[in-house]
Amino acid sequence: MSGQNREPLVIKKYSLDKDYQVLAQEILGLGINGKVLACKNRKTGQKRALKILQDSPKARREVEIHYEASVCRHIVQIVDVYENIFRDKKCLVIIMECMLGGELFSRIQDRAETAFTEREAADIMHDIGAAIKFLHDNAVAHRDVKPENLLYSSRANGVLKLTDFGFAKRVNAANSLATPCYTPYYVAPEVLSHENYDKSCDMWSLGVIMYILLCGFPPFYSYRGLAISPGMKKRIRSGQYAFPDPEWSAVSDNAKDVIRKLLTTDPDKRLSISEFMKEEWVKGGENVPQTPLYSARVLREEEDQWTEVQDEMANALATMRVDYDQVKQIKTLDNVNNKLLKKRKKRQESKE
Ligand code: I85
Repeated sequence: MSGQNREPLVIKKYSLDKDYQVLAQEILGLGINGKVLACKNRKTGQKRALKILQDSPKARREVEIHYEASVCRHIVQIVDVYENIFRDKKCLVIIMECMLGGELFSRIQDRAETAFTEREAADIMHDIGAAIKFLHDNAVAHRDVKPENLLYSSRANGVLKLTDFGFAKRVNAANSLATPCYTPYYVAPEVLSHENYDKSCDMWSLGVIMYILLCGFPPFYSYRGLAISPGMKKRIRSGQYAFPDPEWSAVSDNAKDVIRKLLTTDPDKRLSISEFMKEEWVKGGENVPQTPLYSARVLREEEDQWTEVQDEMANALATMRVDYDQVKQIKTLDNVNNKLLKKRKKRQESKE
């Protein structure tokens, strides 16, 4: 990744136990590929978060991309990486700054005394946008931007940061041309624009998070308590959602407009991160009214449904990652076929 300089990642091969005391009883979270625990630096006494991954090319990719992104203020910092043996298996252990403020929406839910306002929502969207902008500018798509991956650094005045690079992907066009499927001479514009599919996944996430911030419930949900139902998939695909009263009646038209542009079903037509950051609403300050929102109250009243909301978003993202990969495959196939067609035409022409 270009931009700010950072020392190249050196993976430590000695036991992490030498540098850190693992607080095994303090589980901070369960990721898909690993547990997140608290630990303490033996020298400085500083608390850190630790994530264990079984070594694999995929795990190496996560570590590498996350480390390079750690220079961004709105991305959780990697402090150290170890390669250690655990239960006879080679593992990678990521030591991160410990985000003591917890998850974004728990924080909003706890807001009781003073109302959570539209302007504060805009500030939060600006911070998440800054993390995505940094990644997209550096040809990385996160592909798993969801509420539980957005954490505050501390309880008071903490910085909001994005974590978990388990699904992150390099989307460099130069990279995709390295695949022997086609030569650069023939590459079609739609092949070069494939990188936008992975990036547009993050933009859809921004839309869903912005919607929840402003009202406390998600734009798409399944009715029967299934993580993702056929009906919900249909609504996502066809972009069926509403801005119901009373939660949305006082929300500005500018905010609704940004959401519409983010939740556009056609990924090619969806807002890009640069366009998003240029929106007046996202710039915040005087551009956004300080309207009190229903979000905190709705999040509190519907707390029981929150795990469902999280499952639904995780599932929708998983579906999207697979769907976009398939679209890309089909488009690439078209392109390969066209290339063969061209060759055949050429041969026929020379025969004539
Ligand atoms: N600190 N997705 C949900 C956590 N500091 N958390 C998750 N993937 C990760 C957990 C499951 C995110 O890569 C995750 C990852 C990394 C972290 C992480 C990183 C740094 C934390 C899976 C906390 C924390 C610490 C102290 C207190 C509190 C939370 O989670 C709380 F306020 F909640 F009490």
